[in-house]
Amino acid sequence: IVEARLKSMLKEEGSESRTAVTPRVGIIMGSDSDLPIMKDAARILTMFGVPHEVRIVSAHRTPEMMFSYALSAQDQGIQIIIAGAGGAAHLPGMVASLTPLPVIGVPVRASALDGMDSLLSIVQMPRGVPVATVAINNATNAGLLAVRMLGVGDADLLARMSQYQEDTRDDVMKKAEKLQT
Ligand code: RP5
Repeated sequence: IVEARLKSMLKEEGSESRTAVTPRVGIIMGSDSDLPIMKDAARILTMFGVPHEVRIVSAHRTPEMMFSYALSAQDQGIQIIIAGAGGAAHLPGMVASLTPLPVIGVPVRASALDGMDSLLSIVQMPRGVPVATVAINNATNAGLLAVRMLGVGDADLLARMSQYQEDTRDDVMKKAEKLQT
């Protein structure tokens, strides 16, 4: 059921959960309830043409699956993992402890504590086990950060990122001009 929901939500977004080519980025999350937020990361990767996969992997409900995903990611060709979770958000940190790959953490607002619990759970990592943490619910920035990281070894991708920045700037300028007229 979760897999079907995942597929249909991603289809709406134009992002498939699995790609024919080897995924370079793994987007994982603790629950399908994180998907409305986490699909923004998939949307960015699709926009930049970065092959990716989307999976539900819970640190608490499916710990064995988390271990096996994190331990095998590098061999599967994954280069970056984006991990989103809410509440006691242990997924990104645990995954970072199991893989040498860079992990980007997305704190999802999922409880009465408004996401502060998720943010602190993800950002307060012990020395030696880094997780690059983005703002609460900001999976868009997780996708963009992954593109920038991959861009270090991929000139085409970096050029597309520069274009994206230019487009963003033009967009803001247009809005500002509109306000003045
Ligand atoms: C976390 O618990 C998940 O990442 C999610 O953000 C939160 C709530 O999960 P559900 O109870 O909605 O499945 O593990």
